Amino acid sequence: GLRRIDHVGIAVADLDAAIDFYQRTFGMRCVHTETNTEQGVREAMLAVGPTTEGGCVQLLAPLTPESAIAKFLDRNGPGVQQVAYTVADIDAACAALRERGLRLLYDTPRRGTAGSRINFVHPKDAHGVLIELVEV
Ligand code: V0V
Repeated sequence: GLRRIDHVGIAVADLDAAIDFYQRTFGMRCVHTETNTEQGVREAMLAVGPTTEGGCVQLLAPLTPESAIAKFLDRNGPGVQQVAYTVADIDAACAALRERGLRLLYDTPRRGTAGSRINFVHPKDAHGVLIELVEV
């Protein structure tokens, strides 16, 4: 089952400007930055509260014009691209969702932020929201 909201992912064109905005405006703290070439992103995690227990905002900037984030920005402009939930066992969680007829984007989990294992539910199977599962 799901444990908590891990992060809300927001597509942005300029990562540094977006980090600066969240830090100055809301006092969020940038706890991690990373480049994930497989996912085609440069990303930053900002803790909403004093610790990451309160969930994070994940800022996502495209690495290449063909990446998922570049395509999202072209289509929608900047904005919420995904909601990610923490799970204890991603293999079990994906199996349970497939059992319920949902399409998972990957046959087996891929590498997410900080070595986590991730998979996604297709947005067309989840009321228009790209749902990420994260096993930490
Ligand atoms: C596309 N659609 C979305 C959407 N992206 N709806 C809601 N939220 C989104 N983010 C809609 C789109 O408007 C179409 O609707 C429909 O889905 C199918 O679009 P498509 O053209 O077939 O598919 P694409 O090429 O737009 O790709 C969509 C998917 C792609 C979700 C398949 O973005 C993907 O593979 N995402 C997973 C990987 C990812 O997002 N990586 C970046 C974050 P209509 O027009 O048919 O109605 S990396 C990350 O989160 C990390 C590292 C981490 O957290 O650890």
